[in-house]
Amino acid sequence: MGQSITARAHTNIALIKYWGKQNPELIIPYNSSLSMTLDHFYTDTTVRFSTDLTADQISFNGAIADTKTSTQMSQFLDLIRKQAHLPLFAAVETINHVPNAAGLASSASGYAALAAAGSRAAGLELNDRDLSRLARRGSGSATRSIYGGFVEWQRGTNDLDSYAVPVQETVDWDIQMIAIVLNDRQKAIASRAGMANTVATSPYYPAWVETAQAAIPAMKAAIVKKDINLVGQLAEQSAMQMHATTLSAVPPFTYFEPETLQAIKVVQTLRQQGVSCYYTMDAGPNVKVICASQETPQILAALAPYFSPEQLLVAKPGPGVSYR
Ligand code: 2P0
Repeated sequence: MGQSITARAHTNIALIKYWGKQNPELIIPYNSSLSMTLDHFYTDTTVRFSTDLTADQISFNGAIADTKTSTQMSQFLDLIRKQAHLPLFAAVETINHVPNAAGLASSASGYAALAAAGSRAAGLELNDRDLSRLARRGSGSATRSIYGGFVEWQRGTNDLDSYAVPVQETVDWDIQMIAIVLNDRQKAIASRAGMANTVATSPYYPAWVETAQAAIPAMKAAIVKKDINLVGQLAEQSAMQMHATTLSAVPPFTYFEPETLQAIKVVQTLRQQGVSCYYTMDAGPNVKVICASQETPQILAALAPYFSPEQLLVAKPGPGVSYR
């Protein structure tokens, strides 16, 4: 009977987005990305390898995982088994403390927690860089969830040199995000398929890669200066440039929904009134507002006519992977 290990990883939101893979199998991105790890939303995963098992046993929030999820997670466990020379199946229990359909990537915290708990349960002692490389094989955004605070995923060109590095692990200045959960409709186009279509067909894709790469040093400088306006402006630009590549794909698609534009309008109006707030969006309709905590009450009040309190989730910078 192997050791049972529990790891916690927090989700993250990209300020400079990852969008497109140069190597889909190894999940090597075309461009580097830069994110903020969030405090409130995380995944706890327990892994135990055992001679008693005849297959991987995978549960989510107490229920057996669906076939697609189980298959993906078993394939990920295969990477760990191979690396550890461990021919045993595993029992995996995952508890997601990410509100259901919050539009916050649970694959980021999920695969970061699975990489951490699984590798340790298999007897591997990976450093953070190798943990980040391993998490990358599960989901691109998971690469960044190994670290807390602000994190850069350096694109690299291969399995060895594509990993995340901390940019600012302890965030001692005032920045937070308000996640606006617009609706819980299943997203029409999964991010994996969406980015593949974009890479293959958007004439703007090369410009995206060039612009995103150039935005990385600019964002790092803004973070060092603790300049929330510059961080927000750059994040908003990156998000809209990413979404422009979906509109320019063939056939075109978008993650925008009517409520998305409503939320963006509120943020733009507040800004015209002098409130420092900026929006970002991922591969779904939900909007995240970047702001300082002193502005949050005013922003929540402006959103209140359109969204219920349950739809408005406030998060601050959070920590990297830990073991329970
Ligand atoms: C990001 N997104 O940087 C970007 C911005 C969505 C938009 O990473 O295919 O679940 O598993 O690598 O990481 C969401 O996609 O995709 C994502 P895979 P992932 O956060």
